Amino acid sequence: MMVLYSGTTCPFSQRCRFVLFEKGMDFEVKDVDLFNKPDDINVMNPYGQVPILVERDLVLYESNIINEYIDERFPHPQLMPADPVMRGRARLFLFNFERELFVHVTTLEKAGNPKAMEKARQAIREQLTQISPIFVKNKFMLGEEFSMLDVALAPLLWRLQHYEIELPKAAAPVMKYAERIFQKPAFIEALTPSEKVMRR
Ligand SMILES: N[C@@H](CCC(=O)N[C@@H](CS)C(=O)NCC(=O)O)C(=O)O
Repeated sequence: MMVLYSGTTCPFSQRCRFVLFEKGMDFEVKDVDLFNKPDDINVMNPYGQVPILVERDLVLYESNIINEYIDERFPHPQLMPADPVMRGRARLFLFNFERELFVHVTTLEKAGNPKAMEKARQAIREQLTQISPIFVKNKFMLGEEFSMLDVALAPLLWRLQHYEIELPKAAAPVMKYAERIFQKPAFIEALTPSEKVMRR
């Protein structure tokens, strides 16, 4: 059985929990106390971070790598596009999300310097407003089909209030899109009690 080592408030762990529930397979989630990290976390991941996925002798870390593995191991419903061209594009989007958005999410998660946090909020606000026109036409990031790109973005969209990020009116389509994701049964099942209270 797959075991996911997960942080109860960690947006990257939430991505993996979401995919595990979406696939509807057998797995176990082990909550890791990040303020009192067990030694085996550093053994399994040299960067000392969650999420970590263990399946027999396979140990994986990095949420997007874990999620692509789960998607290939349990193909239904398929979350990466089947077509190689679209899959290439999807991977590039995932890379850009990390560089342009989740680098700032990490700043906010670390909750350090207030100036750096304000800059991170501003950058997220701008990036989400920039992609907003996509959702005037598209139901999800890639069109009609829910995909890994939606999984990757969802934990940030869920945390906007929690991070004290208010989007401008121009970004209203993003929030409508977010609601579509939040209604998915797997999204709801994957929320931890600490995540449930992040959004009112
Ligand atoms: N790029 C990583 C980021 C994972 C990450 O930042 N995890 C944080 C919790 S949200 C963590 O484990 N922090 C503990 C530490 O760095 O000591 C991924 O996508 O999995």
